[in-house]
Amino acid sequence: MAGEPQDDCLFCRIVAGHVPATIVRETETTIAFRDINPQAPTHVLVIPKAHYPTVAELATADPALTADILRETEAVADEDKLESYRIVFNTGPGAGQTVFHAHAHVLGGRGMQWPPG
Ligand code: IU
Repeated sequence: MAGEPQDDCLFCRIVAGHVPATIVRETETTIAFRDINPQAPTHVLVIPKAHYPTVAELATADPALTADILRETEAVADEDKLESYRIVFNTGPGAGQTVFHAHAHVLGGRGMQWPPG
């Protein structure tokens, strides 16, 4: 069923506490943890505890949970005292999505280029 934990999903396993992660924030509906392969001084992933493969599916199924994710990206930026930061939702393999559990990358602490690679 939509939103249910998936045994073969790495981020569901982090939510369940079966895979270690450096958690920086947790709410009733979300967790935020440091990316294991950081691409910037701050690189935190904000994920819903519920399983949706992409942000598009999450937004369609649960707009309130999508708003929770965005609110938490701001909280992460505040905690790391970021004046400027980038929020990225890679969506689909061609865009670089490798983990199919919706997640926002919060990147900051260095200058950013546009367009991204
Ligand atoms: P992507 O947008 O699906 O490519 O992002 C997945 C991210 O998950 C990527 O930046 C990985 O470094 C990160 N990650 C992680 O933080 N912890 C893990 O155990 C694994 C991947 I595997």
